[in-house]
Amino acid sequence: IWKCINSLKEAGYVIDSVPNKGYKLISTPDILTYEEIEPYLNTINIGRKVLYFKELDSTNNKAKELAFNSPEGTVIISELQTSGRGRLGRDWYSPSGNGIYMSTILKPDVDPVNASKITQIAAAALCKSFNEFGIKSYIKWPNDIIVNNKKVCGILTEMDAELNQINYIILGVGINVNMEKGSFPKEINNIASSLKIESGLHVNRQKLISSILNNFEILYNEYLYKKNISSSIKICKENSIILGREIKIIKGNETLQGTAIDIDDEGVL
Ligand code: BT5
Repeated sequence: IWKCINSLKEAGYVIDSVPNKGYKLISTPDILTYEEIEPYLNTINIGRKVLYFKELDSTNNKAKELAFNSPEGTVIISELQTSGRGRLGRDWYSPSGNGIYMSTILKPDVDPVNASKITQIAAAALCKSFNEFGIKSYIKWPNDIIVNNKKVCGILTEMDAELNQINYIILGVGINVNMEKGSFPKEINNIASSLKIESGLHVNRQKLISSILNNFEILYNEYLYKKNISSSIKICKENSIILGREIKIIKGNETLQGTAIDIDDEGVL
């Protein structure tokens, strides 16, 4: 028992001991292991296997490495990313201890052209969860979650596929949770923020991850079993920051300007 107690203490658990009486758990650490997330999790598959790392280059890279031999719903979480990635080779700032960097391995039996729907399902789940925590968030199609006009979360969906079969999809999510004001690098200081800065609330990362996985599984199952994403699209539209507004779409060298009118049933703007 002494050995186990010591290894728990090393992991950050605060435990009191009284000779001849026993041990008392005083507090649990803010870590993102399966054991700490599990009490809040209502899912069947998603998040039922969690691999937790102190440091990775990118959780998406690790998830790709493990995807073939991991069950659907496996989640890779890291406290810190040394090469966190956004889309098109952009960087994702991923400091230790106060963010969530996680990648979920998915193996839907659908045509590869549908992979982008996973981003819309995830955006809906994230927005729903932030709102459940009392933080009004908006979706900037296709992959940003915005609070008070600042980006607090980004989604990076990557796929490995044959011509008409998906081998796996990696759903990467980065969330600025409890970062303090002024802690972002100057290049993104004007556009980025955290849930804590915008809401004034310290957010429990374990509960937030569980809520996201819970919401995601419900919406993802609707897609798998009913073959539509109407609930996700409804959330994406109701919480869209761009619908009805003048927008600019930059596609390589091409720039399109116009009004964002609608997101269709397939999740296409
Ligand atoms: C994204 O790309 O928004 C997707 C970010 C996905 C990150 C997760 S973390 C877990 C998983 N593992 C990874 O390696 N990645 C995923 P994009 O739309 O391309 O936006 C990238 C841009 O957002 C950058 O060019 C910056 O301008 C800005 N940015 C970088 N870090 C940020 C942060 N922490 N918060 C807000 N904005 C940030």
